[in-house]
Amino acid sequence: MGLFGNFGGNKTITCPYCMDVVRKDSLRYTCKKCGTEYPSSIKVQSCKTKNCGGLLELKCPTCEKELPSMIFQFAQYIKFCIVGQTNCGKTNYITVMLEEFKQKLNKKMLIQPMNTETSDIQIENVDYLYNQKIELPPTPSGYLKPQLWQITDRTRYNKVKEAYKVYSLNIFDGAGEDYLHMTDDIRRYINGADYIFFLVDPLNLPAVRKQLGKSGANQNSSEELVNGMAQYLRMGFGLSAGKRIGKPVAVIFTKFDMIMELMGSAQITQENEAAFNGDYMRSDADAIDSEIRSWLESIGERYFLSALETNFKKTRFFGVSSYGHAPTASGVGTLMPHRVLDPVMWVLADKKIIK
Ligand SMILES: Nc1nc2c(ncn2[C@@H]2O[C@H](COP(=O)(O)OP(=O)(O)OP(=O)(O)O)[C@@H](O)[C@H]2O)c(=O)[nH]1
Ligand SMILES: [Mg+2]
Ligand SMILES: [Zn+2]
Ligand SMILES: [Zn+2]
Repeated sequence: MGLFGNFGGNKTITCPYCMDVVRKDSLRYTCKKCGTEYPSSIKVQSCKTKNCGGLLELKCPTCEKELPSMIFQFAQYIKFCIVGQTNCGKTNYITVMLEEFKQKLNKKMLIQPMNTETSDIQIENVDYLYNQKIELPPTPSGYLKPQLWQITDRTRYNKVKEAYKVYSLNIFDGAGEDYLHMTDDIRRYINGADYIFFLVDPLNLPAVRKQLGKSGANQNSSEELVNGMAQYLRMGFGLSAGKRIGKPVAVIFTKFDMIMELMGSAQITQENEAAFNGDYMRSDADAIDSEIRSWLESIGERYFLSALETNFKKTRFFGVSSYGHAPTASGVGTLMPHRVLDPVMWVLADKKIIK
């Protein structure tokens, strides 16, 4: 598969940085050395001007950022935004989910970083967790780099194009405290996302704390937690107050290891083995969703549920644990991730990429 050339058949591309949809025929390669421009349909990688040979770069006409050269090959774009309060487990979840995806699904789907920024972040975070076995530092405030990943579907080979189907996965994970104020960048990421991953630390829900015999010191109500986030997302989507949010929302309980004992023998306490084969088990996903809903109701978190219902049209519950156990003073130990792929499998199935 050549580096350049128009695969995918789409007439437009989506800039992963500013989310602008740009017509392919309006894109130009520019020589980094002499500035000569070339149409985006050329099949060469270096400047043809006499004695130049400079590298060609493709820039987004809107935000001027350099676009990954793979951008033409995407059959589909999947964009999601991770939101959640400070310290709720966002960065750990993303790191472990991507690493598990890479390790467990590589026979069917190959996941690769699209640029060095993305690969540097992941290499560093994986080193912390899997090699040094220590906790990740909090995400710095104002951190606004999207992670750009591509998924090559090894099961779908197009003989005519001599290419596998490739999907782009665009993840935006900011710092929790940044969700208190809206910037133009965050607005673009939220507005451009197809799915929202709303991560919730179950210990931020008063009724859960009560179940675990933990004091409820200065905890906001569950309703405030949901309303605050919904209000923020509405700003991102440009929706007026009170309007329900239509984009599908995965409500993901993190640190599930902390509440596993409260779930008895429910299905959620079992690992989802089908995910490791790249399969989506609708019956399992439905069971998890209803188990969590009825558990929340049974412990008295009805307000959390009704606040979600009032603010969002489509929600789906998940329970994950990035570590599989609580960290100790000496670190995170050997990770035993639990159901971290479930939300992504749901997205891939929703996009009809897997069955
Ligand atoms: N018990 C348990 N604790 C976890 C797990 N995942 C994360 N944590 C803890 O939760 C804390 C926050 O994790 P992060 O992933 O940094 O949270 P974040 O949402 O990215 O935080 P900010 O970037 O500061 O908003 C860390 O101290 C972790 O030790 C888990 O699976 N189980
Ligand atoms: Mg973080
Ligand atoms: Zn040149
Ligand atoms: Zn752009």
